[in-house]
Amino acid sequence: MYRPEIESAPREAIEKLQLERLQSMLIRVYDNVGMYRKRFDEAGFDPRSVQSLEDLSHAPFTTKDDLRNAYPYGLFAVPLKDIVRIHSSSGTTGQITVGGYTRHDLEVWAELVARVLTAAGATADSIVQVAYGYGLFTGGLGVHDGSQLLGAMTVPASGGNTKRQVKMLKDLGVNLLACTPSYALRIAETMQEMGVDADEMALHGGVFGAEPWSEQMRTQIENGLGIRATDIYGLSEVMGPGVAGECECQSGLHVFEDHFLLEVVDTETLKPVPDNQYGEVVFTTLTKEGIPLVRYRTRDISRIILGECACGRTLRRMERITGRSDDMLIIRGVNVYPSQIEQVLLGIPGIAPHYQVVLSKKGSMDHIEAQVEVAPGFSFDEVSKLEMLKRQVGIELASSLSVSISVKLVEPKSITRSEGKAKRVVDLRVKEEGAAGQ
Ligand code: DLL
Repeated sequence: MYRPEIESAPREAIEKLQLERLQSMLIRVYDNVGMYRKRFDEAGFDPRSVQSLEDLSHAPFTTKDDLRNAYPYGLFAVPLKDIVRIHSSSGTTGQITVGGYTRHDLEVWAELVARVLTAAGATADSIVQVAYGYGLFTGGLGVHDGSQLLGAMTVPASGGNTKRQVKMLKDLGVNLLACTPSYALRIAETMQEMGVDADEMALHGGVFGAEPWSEQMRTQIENGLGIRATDIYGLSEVMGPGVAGECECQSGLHVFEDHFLLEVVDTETLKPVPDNQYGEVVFTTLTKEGIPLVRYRTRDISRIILGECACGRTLRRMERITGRSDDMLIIRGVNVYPSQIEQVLLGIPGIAPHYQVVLSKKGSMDHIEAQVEVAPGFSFDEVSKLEMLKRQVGIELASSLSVSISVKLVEPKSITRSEGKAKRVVDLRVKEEGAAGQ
């Protein structure tokens, strides 16, 4: 499902459509959602005065806390009888948030996922295995509906039971796999354990998202599964998977700007940053009926990529998500995202793509340790080689991140594998840890 009249439209046409949709959406939320009416009035923001996309910068932001405070239905803009499905965020701590979808919302969602799958190379003739968790998490059912709308044969595998995943991939002749990148690696590893070769499979692509992953991780997945791996992005508050997705050029994620207005703002000042500069991604939904959101602060860090994409799509691209501002570690004053650690680790021969960052207390000081798995076949008995590898990892981390982190090499397969979102940071400083998500 490729819609060139939108996806490759001239910028002016996209922005004209956005403005029309924005104007009517702002009036809709003002008229139907108490919180927005109050906020707009307090901020002196008249939704009927919006004459350009820039005017949106006068509107207040929406945060995760607003959704939590409105739990469960406070931000719904339509009567409950018009809601046909509910999903919830995979929120790890605190109050969960609920998203409601009208029938039209589900239709739009399926179309956008179908567009991502198409951009990744899938067609109506494809067989797509969906190994995202099914249930309240948006990954499973969201990708499922998109795949089905595309006309692909859809295998609703859900997460887990990895040997069976491999068997189905092989026996059913699956062409495209959809799951988290960490689970894709787990599947590749299980294939090896089962003696299944990538050449025996019809698999040629994978659509991976729901957690940050690096270019190095992409290479590992592509080599392990013998496929081309593309990125899919989304969040349950805004819709679910399919807010943005990569095309086969693998050079950034096209944002579906006909349905979402993208801003990137400075995390401190909340003022828009120039294109090409990193900041927090903010989305305004343009067509959502159930829970329209105005300037929703995602906490995700990225930047807009300038220039045209070779695929011909004119929808703007954002760079892969570096991480969430909530996940940012401050190590002796230096800001570090787990994905930056991953980028360094996965470039070092002898290191497997499995790691965890453990935060603990040593006296009153915070202590940070990267636990890193050595590649299979690396002999743990060769102490001098291990010492050299450990030193190399330490030096490369320090030179890339400008701060030193202690390193612990661990044996192959000792780091817990994920079947959904990987837990990269283990914080032993807090007693109660959040759940790992789907
Ligand atoms: O993870 C929706 C999704 C499902 C996206 C399947 C892609 C594939 P939530 O559970 O609400 O929804 O989590 C949303 O996950 O704010 C990001 O921090 C992170 N995230 C999602 N996709 C990506 C990605 C789903 N491609 C949160 N790269 C978002 C990096 C991602 N992080």
